[in-house]
Amino acid sequence: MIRAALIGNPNVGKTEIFNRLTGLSQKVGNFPGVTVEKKAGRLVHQGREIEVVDLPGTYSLTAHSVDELVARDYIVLERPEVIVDIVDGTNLERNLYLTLLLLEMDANLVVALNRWDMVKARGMEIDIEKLSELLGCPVVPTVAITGDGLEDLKDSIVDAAGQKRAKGQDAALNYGCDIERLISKVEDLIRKSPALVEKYPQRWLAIKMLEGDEMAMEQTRACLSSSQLAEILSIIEAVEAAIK
Ligand SMILES: Nc1nc2c(ncn2[C@@H]2O[C@H](COP(=O)(O)OP(=O)(O)OP(=O)(O)O)[C@@H](O)[C@H]2O)c(=O)[nH]1
Ligand SMILES: [Mg+2]
Repeated sequence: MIRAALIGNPNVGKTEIFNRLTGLSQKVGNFPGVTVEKKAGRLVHQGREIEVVDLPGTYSLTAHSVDELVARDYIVLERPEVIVDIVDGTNLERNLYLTLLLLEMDANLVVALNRWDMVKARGMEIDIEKLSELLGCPVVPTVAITGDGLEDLKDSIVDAAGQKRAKGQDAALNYGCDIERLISKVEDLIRKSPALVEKYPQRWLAIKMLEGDEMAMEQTRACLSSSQLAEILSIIEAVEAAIK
């Protein structure tokens, strides 16, 4: 079975797409925060069974609210094979922030460029091929309310599941030589704990630690020795000094 998660900013059409894919009828509404819990459904496509999980909307992978925590925990801890990032095509710039964060996860990402009807109606132009090239992942235009593009989206999910997990380093943000060197050092320390390696994407965890993320720090405290922790803390200080 392929496990695929639908993630995206609030009110972009995730649940509308979920309902179309699974035949279920979860609540949709034209305001943010409609979905507050994760919901799972299933479908079969190209003879493959796919479990799709609809998540609450989130702007980032730093948990600022309970809704964001639900989405982030699912992506980080459950590690679905395919992450479908639902993007509001009429609000590309804001939405792509989360997309960049998702590229840091070692996951197979598929971008659904939703509200394609509104993009057209407003005469906006988006070069889908170029966007796909820049992100290094498939980009599929969709209109959740009519179902346009959803067959292509299902094809892309099946294709993505068959691929080796994308390596975050290749496509993700590059933070510049100095910071990248420090990220690698933290990654080396993370690799000393099999439990951490098993549970989290290493680069992602390293970046979260350097951000001072509470959950990341807590997990690490439980899994590394005090001298390893001290080393990480000194790296965090070096990062803080570098970005001042
Ligand atoms: N025109 C148009 N409207 C859409 C499209 N997709 C979703 N909508 C509308 O956008 C609104 C939000 O849809 P939802 O599916 O509830 O969005 P969501 O991302 O699940 O929202 P949260 O759960 O609150 O994060 C609803 O009124 C949908 O009917 C689309 O492709 N085109
Ligand atoms: Mg929803």
